[in-house]
Amino acid sequence: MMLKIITSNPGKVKEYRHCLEGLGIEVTHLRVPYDEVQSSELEEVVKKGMAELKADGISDFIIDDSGLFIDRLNGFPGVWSAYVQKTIGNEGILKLMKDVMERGAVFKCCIGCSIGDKDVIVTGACGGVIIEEERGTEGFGYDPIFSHDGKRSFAEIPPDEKDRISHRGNAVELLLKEISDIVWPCGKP
Ligand code: ITT
Repeated sequence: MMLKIITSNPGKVKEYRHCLEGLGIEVTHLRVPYDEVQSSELEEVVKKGMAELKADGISDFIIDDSGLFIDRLNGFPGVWSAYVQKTIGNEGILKLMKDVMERGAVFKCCIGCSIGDKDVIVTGACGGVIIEEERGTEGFGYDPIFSHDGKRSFAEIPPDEKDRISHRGNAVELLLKEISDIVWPCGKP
């Protein structure tokens, strides 16, 4: 079984490879741009993206729209996470959170998967806090400033652990439940 991961983000590709290849699902990376509509919902962005890619004749693919939703900032950067990461970055977020006591945040990952004639949309989440400074070298994006346990940032935990607990890891688990009959017609190995 082969799935195309359609994204411009190499960090996502690495994580999908890590999660799926051990299960016998081959992952290939495609950089096909699709329109990421302006919406306040990750699911809406994914739904429209999937429709566009399918209309272009692409099959057996995954797209992923993710975001960091910070409680004290009313969910910002949320669906604007990619733009905010490219502009003000982690440093800018830490400035916005300077001297803020309430530091709760949720990472969300919405996966859209079109496989055979089945379309699946699932969302995984992982709660945690925004730490005071950037820490760690693993991962990508907001990982150095987000901690699920209040101790280590996502950039300080090994990839295996991130896969087990993260928004993307949770979404992949939900996805595999939905598509297991297609991926493993004779039962999961
Ligand atoms: P696509 O081409 O797949 O859309 P993107 O980087 O634009 O790639 P998103 O629109 O999903 O991705 O934007 C989410 C932002 O959040 C982006 O800056 C990512 O680097 C960041 N992000 C997503 N998942 C993350 C994770 O697991 N850890 C840290 N940052 C993450």
